[in-house]
Amino acid sequence: MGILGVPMDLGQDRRGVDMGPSAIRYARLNGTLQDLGYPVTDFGNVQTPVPETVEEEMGDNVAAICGVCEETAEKAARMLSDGLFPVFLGGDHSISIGTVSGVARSTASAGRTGVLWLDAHADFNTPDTSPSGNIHGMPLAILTGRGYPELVDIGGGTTVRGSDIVIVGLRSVDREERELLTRAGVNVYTMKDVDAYGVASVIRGALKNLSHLERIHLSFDLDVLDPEVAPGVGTPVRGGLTYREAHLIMELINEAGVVTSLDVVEVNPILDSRNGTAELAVELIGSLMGRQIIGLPG
Ligand SMILES: [Mn+2]
Repeated sequence: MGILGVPMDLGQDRRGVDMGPSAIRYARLNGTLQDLGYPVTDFGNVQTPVPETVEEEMGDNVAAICGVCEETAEKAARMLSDGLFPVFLGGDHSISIGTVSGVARSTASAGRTGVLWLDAHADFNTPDTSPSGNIHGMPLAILTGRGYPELVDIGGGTTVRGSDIVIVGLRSVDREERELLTRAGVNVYTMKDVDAYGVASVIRGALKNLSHLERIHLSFDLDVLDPEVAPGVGTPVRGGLTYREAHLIMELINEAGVVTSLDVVEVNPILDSRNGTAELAVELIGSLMGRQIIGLPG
């Protein structure tokens, strides 16, 4: 596996997610993966400007995010073509403009890449629809070709089809964003679906929606969990996944054996309690990578 940190907090207003990669590493990510039998190469962090210097160095946040995501996309494509399973550590969710563009480009000749987006939010706003203007609320729209052209063009302009995307855990969506989502044909499972049909049935449905694809990128925003179990996130929304529902999602995805790359984003140590959210993230990555309650992995 290859680990790459992207300590970017330029996609939103709350400081702290730039410390996410450190917090997740400190929670023994590498050791946990090695204990499961995986060789691990840590490629360190993509160099990321801090908000205090962005204006003088790059002009604005869009230009700064563009630079970071372009480099992330290049590294992501290289990790996949070197045969590694890439694990990207955010950072806010705008890093996924780079990670997904990179892995999708890398496989351009070998079929399409689908995206499984675990998130309380749809992240499908455009500059025209976004109430806040924050770019971490736009990455999925950008990945489908909507929004700032310089961000859409990252990774050689590789885009993902709306119908190749599934969002699970949604419970906060803006009005115009909802219309865009529907028009784009994105598959959505809200928390209402999780409550009504159970998380196992939802995940089976989500994986079925993506079963025609060559590769699946899992983009895991910690705010999909309920804030009571994952308080260290920038934009918490009540009514999220429980501890066991989140583990079951990871366990079922592991059984399916279809995910080929992973983001872990929006961990905010400043808002966290004793690094508990980063520790939970590492536990869940362990389940995704095959840790079992009984029996050995593989
Ligand atoms: Mn998100």
